[in-house]
Amino acid sequence: MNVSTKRASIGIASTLVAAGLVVGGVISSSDAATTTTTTINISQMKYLPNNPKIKVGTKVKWVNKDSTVHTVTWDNGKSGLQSMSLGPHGSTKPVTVNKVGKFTYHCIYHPMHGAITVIK
Ligand SMILES: [Cu+2]
Repeated sequence: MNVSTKRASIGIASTLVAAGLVVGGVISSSDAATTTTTTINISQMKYLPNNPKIKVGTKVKWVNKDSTVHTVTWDNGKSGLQSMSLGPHGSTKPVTVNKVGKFTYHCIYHPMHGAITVIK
């Protein structure tokens, strides 16, 4: 190995170390951003995913991909969330889930049932 090749190798190694530090920084800053939005699609009369596990404090949004009106109507008041109607190809506002537990809902127009499980 001549001198110029050796210098080049050292240069690459220090560049990789620097890149590693940058990646580490990006990971820790995305950990700090805890507010994420979970999307539940309504497609072909199904809530997808059904019963996702959602961390408390996360936002949830339902997106209606069907060409008919659907609702997210809570089976009881335990979720603390309001029931919502979604027009064809419409979506709800993101709502924050603040209570832990499994909460079930349905559509008032169709035999559709869904749930979310909110964890700590
Ligand atoms: Cu429906």
